Amino acid sequence: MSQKGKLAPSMMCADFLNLEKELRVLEALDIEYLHIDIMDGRFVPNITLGTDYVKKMKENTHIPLDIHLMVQRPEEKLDWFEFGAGDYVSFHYEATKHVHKVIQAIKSRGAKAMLAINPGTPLSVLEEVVDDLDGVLVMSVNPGFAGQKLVPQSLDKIRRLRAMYPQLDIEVDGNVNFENAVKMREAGANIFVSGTSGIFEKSGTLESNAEKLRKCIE
Ligand code: S6P
Ligand code: MG
Repeated sequence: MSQKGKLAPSMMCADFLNLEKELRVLEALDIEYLHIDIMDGRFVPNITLGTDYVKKMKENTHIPLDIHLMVQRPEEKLDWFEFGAGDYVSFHYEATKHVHKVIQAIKSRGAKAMLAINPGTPLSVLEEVVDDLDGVLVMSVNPGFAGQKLVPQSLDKIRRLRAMYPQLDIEVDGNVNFENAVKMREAGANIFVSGTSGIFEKSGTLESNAEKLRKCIE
C-alpha cells in the first residue's frame, strides 16, 4: 500500500485518571482512530471497556472509533453500541457462527466492517466474506491482555494476506512496539494498534512516541 500507515491507540492502555487530557493530545496529534477494546470475560478471560465508554467517546471527540469486539455472539450485542459512518467495528471470526450476518449489520449502520482473526486462525476463513469486508484485523497476540509478546508467525501471515488482497485495510493488534512496527509495515499492515509497547510506552510521552511510531510506519 502506498498510503502512510495509520495509528489506532489502544484506549484500554490510556491513563484513566487523565483521560480527557490524553484524548486532547491524541486529537492534536491527528490520530486516525481510537481503538476501543470490548471484552466480555467469556470470549477472552478479561473485562475492559464497555457501552458507556463508547458513548462518551462518540459524544466528545471527532476521532473515528475503531471498536474491537472481543465478545461471544456479537450479533446479539451490536445494538448496544453507538457507532456510525467513519467508524470501524471489528468482531472475531471465532466468536460467532454468523460472520456474514454480523458484517451486514455493521455496514447497515454506515460503519466499516472488519473481521478479527486470532493467531491460530488461518487466512482461509476469509475466503467467502472478504469481498464484503473493509478490513481484516490480524491479532499478533492472543486477545485478552495488553503487554504481551508478539506471536512471531504473525508477520508472515500479514505478508500472505497483503499479497492476496492488495487493497484491503490490514490492521495489526498486539505488541506493536517500535521494532515490530517496522516489520509489520514492511509485511503490509496499514493500521497499527498502539498500546503499552507503542504510544503509551512509559519512557516517552504520547507526542514523542507518536512521532517515533509515525517514522516506523511511513
Ligand atoms: C488485546 C487487545 C489489544 C491491546 C493492545 C495492547 O487483547 O485487543 O488491543 O490493548 O494490543 O498493546 P500492547 O503494546 O500492550 O501489546
Ligand atoms: Mg484490540
